[in-house]
Amino acid sequence: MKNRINKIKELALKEMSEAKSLADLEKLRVKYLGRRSDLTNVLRGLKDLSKGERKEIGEMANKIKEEIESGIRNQESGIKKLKFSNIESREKIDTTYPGEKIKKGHLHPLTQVRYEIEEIFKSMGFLTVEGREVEDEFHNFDALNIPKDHPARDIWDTFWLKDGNLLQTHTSPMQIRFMKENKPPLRIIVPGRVFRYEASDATHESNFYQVEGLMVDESGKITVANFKSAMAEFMKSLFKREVKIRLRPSYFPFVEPGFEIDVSCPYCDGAGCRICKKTGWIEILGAGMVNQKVFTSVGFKKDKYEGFAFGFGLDRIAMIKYGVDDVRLFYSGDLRFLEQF
Ligand code: FA5
Repeated sequence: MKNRINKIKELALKEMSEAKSLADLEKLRVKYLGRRSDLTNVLRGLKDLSKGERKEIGEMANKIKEEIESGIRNQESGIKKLKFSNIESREKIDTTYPGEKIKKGHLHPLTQVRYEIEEIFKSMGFLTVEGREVEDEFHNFDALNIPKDHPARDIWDTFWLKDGNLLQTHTSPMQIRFMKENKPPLRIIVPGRVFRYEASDATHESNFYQVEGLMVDESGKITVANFKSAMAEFMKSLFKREVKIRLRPSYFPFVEPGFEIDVSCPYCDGAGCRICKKTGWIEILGAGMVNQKVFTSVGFKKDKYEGFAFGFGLDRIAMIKYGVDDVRLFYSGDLRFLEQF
């Protein structure tokens, strides 16, 4: 047994003196001190020896273990010292070499467009207010003249929540909340995230952004002409170029009359393509003169006030502004796309 232990020591010290790197030393540590090493086996077998032998062999094995441990430590510090000695003559630092470029983050393109839209409307006297993503049926539908059995309720495929609330399907509910708290004259925009249970394609997402607008004053002070000029001013400031706009009659229960605004498709210049579904136009906006039923639902006297409301797709505006041909790219999280803005 003593011979076996001496042999281990002899071999370990020899191999340690030949070690050239820290990795070599690590291998030796495992080989001579690891759980499966000869020395560990000797220590494990002590319990089978007689009392006298156990003491003698135990002391010897432990001493050799310590010697190997300190041998490895010494060898390690020797190798480290060698590695760093005269490093200045072997390595040069070029302090004029350009450092690694630090990547800067920036706002998401939809946020950039949102801020720009807020600025434009601010210059036109509109206040920006926030709505809420979780809404109740009353504000999302009933108060906007969309009663339970009304067919228009189907237009907004809804994500219902277990507690009976819903994810707002448009930003219009904030019209109600704001008018309940504030008397005309008023001019607001409401940017917000909206949700619809519908299939996505190049111009549709199930989660997208809208910006609501509302301008109300005493009857006779606001007309469709005011709305048209506000929209023309807005489009000119945002797109910084001519885009053709068309107004189509449309139906929304909370406006009367109602219309939709399309802009000429910037991808095919109105000729018809995949993006505009061969129509030459992209719909960006629903709008109209506020229905008197909405005013009465917030407690205003019928016919006392008049105003216009609109709601446009922020994503669609961003697509046109930046020439993006698929709305889903905004939500892809793909840095190759996002870094272009
Ligand atoms: C509405 O949501 C009405 N609340 C707008 C409104 C407000 C009308 C005030 C009258 C007065 P609509 O469902 O058409 O209307 O949506 C408005 C705009 O949101 C559309 O013109 C379009 O630009 C955008 N939009 C609609 N669905 C999607 C979708 N799935 N993905 C991306 N954008 C969409």
